[in-house]
Amino acid sequence: MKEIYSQFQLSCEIAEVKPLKIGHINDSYTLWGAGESDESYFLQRINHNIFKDVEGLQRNIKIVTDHIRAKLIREGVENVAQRVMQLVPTHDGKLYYHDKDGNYWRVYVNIKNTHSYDQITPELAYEAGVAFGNFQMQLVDVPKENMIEPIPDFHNVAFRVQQLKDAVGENKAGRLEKTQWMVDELLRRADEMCLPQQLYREGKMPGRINHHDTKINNMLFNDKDEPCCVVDLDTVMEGIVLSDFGDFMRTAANTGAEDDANLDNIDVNMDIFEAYTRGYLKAATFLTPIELEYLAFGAKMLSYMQTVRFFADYLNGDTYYKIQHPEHNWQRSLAQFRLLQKQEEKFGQMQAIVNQCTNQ
Ligand code: GN1
Ligand code: MG
Repeated sequence: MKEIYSQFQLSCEIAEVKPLKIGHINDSYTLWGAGESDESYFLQRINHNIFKDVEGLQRNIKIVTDHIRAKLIREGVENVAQRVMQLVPTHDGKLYYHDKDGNYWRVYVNIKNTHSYDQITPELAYEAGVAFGNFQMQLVDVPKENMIEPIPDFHNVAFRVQQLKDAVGENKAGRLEKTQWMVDELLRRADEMCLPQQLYREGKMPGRINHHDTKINNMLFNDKDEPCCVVDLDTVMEGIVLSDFGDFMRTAANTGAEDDANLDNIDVNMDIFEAYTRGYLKAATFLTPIELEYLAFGAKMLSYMQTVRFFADYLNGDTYYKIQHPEHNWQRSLAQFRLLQKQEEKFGQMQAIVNQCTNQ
């Protein structure tokens, strides 16, 4: 590890490297400063099978963080270091290190005196809604010319459906027979689920810079328990606002876990749905009528797309997501599909909440 982190412009010696168990994609470590130093850093091995253009990925993150930082400074906000992530360059000024084994590494400054949450409450959901709304707001005018799609077609539902069809066609892991019913359930919803993206491609739904992974644990809170910084910026790219709204609802407004083995635990948590919507709509004042019209649909769309993604990975033999046991992707698919069914049942209520909060 020393060989790796010593490539970066760190301001202290490192005493300890601690692996962190977070995320399904990259490998993460904390680098703790030695002696009196209270510096620490966040080291990640970037999964370059997934992020194929690491140069472009890192440039995206730099553009976005520089843009937010400049805005905060202009606005005279205090404690800017706590409010936006800071990449640490290598000694030769690059934003990543490519090692001799072909791995790609990057380092961020660890943001001090912050914590994150894995469990949600309505109070937190409200705060998170305001904060993710502000995040989109901060990026409404980011210069997009040099930004890429770090994962092409990342939240393009039609593309994900095509990947599922390909996985079904190839049946690489021989898992199709017992899961055919899931294929049928998903494909019969495909046209409906692809509609908002079609509106986007036709220029009827605006493109926005989204986070594309709006989980509660991708937000840091300060000592006063106020949200201060959005983290995990790998998938920041253009998309439709339904994505970020829907992904929060998919992950937080679920009474069960994303991979819950007990499907009876899964339902829509309407208190969380309401609180997040209220916070988000308070902050995201840039939304147009068509975005508001489809916002609640975003929750269904994201649960649908995540079911499709987990399930296609299962059919392909688990090549994308890290798994903890052989049937993990199937368990995840079942849990996400159950959530989708619950959201379908409660869609009228979800839509009513969005309407109410729009007129608040
Ligand atoms: C992945 O690893 P994590 O939690 O950051 C995935 C998201 C999925 C999520 C499923 C780059 O995110 O899109 O929604 O797993 N990220 C990528 O929980 O594929
Ligand atoms: Mg992520």
